[in-house]
Amino acid sequence: MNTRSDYAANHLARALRAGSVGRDDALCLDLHDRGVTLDFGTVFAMAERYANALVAQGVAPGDRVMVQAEKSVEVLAVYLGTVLAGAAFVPLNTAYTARELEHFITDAEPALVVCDPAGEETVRGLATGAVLTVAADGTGTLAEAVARAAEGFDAVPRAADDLACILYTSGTTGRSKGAMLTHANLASNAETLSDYWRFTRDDVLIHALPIFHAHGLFVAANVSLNAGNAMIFLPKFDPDTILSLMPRATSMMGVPTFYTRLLARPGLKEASAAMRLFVSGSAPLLAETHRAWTAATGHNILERYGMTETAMNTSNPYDGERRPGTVGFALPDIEIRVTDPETGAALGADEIGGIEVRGPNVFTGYWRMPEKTAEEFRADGFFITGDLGTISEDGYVTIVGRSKDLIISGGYNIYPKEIEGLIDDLPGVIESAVFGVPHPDFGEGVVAAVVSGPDGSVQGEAIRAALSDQLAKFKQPKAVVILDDLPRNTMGKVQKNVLRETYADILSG
Ligand code: MCA
Ligand code: AMP
Repeated sequence: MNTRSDYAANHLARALRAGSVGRDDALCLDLHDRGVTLDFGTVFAMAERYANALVAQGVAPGDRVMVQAEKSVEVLAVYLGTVLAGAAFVPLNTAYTARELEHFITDAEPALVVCDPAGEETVRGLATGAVLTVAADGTGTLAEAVARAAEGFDAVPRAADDLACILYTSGTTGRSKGAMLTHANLASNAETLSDYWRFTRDDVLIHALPIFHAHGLFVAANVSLNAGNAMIFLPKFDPDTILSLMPRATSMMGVPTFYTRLLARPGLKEASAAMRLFVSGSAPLLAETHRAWTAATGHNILERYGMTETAMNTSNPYDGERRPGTVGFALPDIEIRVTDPETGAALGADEIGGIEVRGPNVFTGYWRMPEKTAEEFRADGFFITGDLGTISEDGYVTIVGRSKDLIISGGYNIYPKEIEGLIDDLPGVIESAVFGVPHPDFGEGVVAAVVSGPDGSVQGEAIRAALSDQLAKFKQPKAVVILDDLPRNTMGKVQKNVLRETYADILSG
C-alpha cells in the first residue's frame, strides 16, 4: 500500500489527506448501515486503487468523470480517485431523469460515467465514453474494474487553477450550467472551514447529506478529511437514526429541513447533550427555527452561506454571537460587498443590495459558457451572487431575498424557467408561471399557475402527470392552479409576487 501524504501544494488531494497523515489506523468512515468501519489508510488505499481503475478505463488528466449513483463509500472513492488522477469529478443528483441526464452528458462529454445499474441502459445510449455501474451496496462493474486495478497511485501533478470538479447548477435560462471549481478553490475552502469551525481529529461528524452537491461533498466531507475526523456516513437523512447516533457524535451539518424534522422528535435534548456543533446552510434557516433549537437543546445552530459557484462565503462565528436570521461574517480571505444591482456601486451598512463575493473560493467560470461567465463577474473580479442582502455595521451578512428567480426547496435549487418551458410545450397550455410558496417541511415548495386555451381542456393532474418523467421529483409542482390570465404589471411582466401572495397558504394546509 502506498498511501501518499507528499502531494504537491495546492493539490486538492493534499488538503484532503492533511488531517490523517501518519494516522492510517484512525477511524475515517463509520458505514453505519453496512455495520463496517474504515480507517484512513484503507480509504486512501481504496482511492489509489480507484485512480488506477479510472486510468485503465481511459480517464486522462483534465477528463471528466461523471457519477449519478446512490451515496456510498464507493462513490466517495471515485471522487478521491478522480482527484488523484487529475481529472474533474462531476456528480449528479440521483433524482435527475433521462431527459435531464442527456444535457449533462452532452455538455460535459465525460470520459467515464459511473451510474446505478438500473440506469445503465439509458446512460449507454447517451454516453460516448466508458460506463461503469455501482449499486447502493457497492456491487456492479465498477467493483469488478477496481478488483482488476493495481494498488498505489502517485497523484497526477496539478496547478492551483486546474479543474478539480464541475458542479451543475440550474440557470435562469433554464439550461443547467457547469460551475468549474479548481483545486485551489476547494482546498482553500476546506482548510478555512475546518479551522473556523474548530474541527479536530477528535470530531465525529454525522454525515446524512447527499454527496452530489457542495454541502455534502465540499463542506461536510472535505472538511472532515482535511481535519482528519471520523464521519458517520449515512445513505440518507433519517431523524430517528440520527437521534440514536448523536450520543457518539460531536457535530452535524444539515439543511434547515433536517433541523425542523429533528425538532418534531422526542428525545432530542438528551440525544444532543454532548454534541459540539450544529451547522445549517443551503437555504434560509428561519430565526424561529434557530430559537426553537436553542430552547430545545441548549445549542445555537451555526448558520453559514455558500453557493455551488463559490463554496462557502460567510459563517456565523464559532465563538461569539450566532445571530439568528443572519449568515454571519465573510470568511477569512474572502471579501463580501453589497452593491446597487443596477450601477454596481458599493452600498453602506444595512442598505439592501446585491451580494458580491471575491476570494480564493470563487470558481473560474461556467463550463463552455464564457459569455455567461463574463455577465456574472464585475471587472474587479467580484462574482455577482444573485442574492440580495445587507451587511450590518458590525459585519453580519443577512440575506433578504434573491434577484434571481430561484426556488429553494429542502435545500435543492429549482429554476422556474425550466419547468415553465416544459409546461408551455404541453397541448392546450397558453402560458405558465412557476413560483415558490412557504412549505412546512421543505421551506419553499413549487407551485405552477397555468393558463389554459379557450377550450379549457387543461387539468392540473394531467400537467403533473406529464411532468413526472421529465423532471426530478423535487422540481415537480406540488400544486397546479389553472387561471384565465396571469397577473401582469403595466410593463406586461408577470407579477410572481402577486401569485406568491395569493397562493401563500396552498401548501401549508
Ligand atoms: C424530496 N422531495 C422533495 C425534496 N426532497 N420535494 C421538494 N424538495 C425537496 N428537497 C419529494 C420526494 O420525492 C417525495 O415525493 C416527497 O417530496 C417527500 O419526500 P421525503 O421522503 O420526505 O424526502 P426525503 O427523502 O426525506 O428528503 C428530504 C431531504 C432531502 C432529506 C430534505 O431533500 C435532502 O437531503 N435535501 C438536502 C439537499 C442538499 O444537500 N442541498 C445542498 C445543495 P413523493 O411523495 O411524491 O414521492 S448545495 C447548496 O445549496 C449550497 C452550496 C450550500 O450553501 O450548501
Ligand atoms: P446552490 O446553487 O445550490 O449552490 O445554492 C446557492 C444558493 O442557496 C445561494 O445563492 C442562496 O440563495 C442559497 N443559500 C445558501 N445558504 C443559505 C443560507 N444560509 N441562507 C439563505 N440562503 C442560502
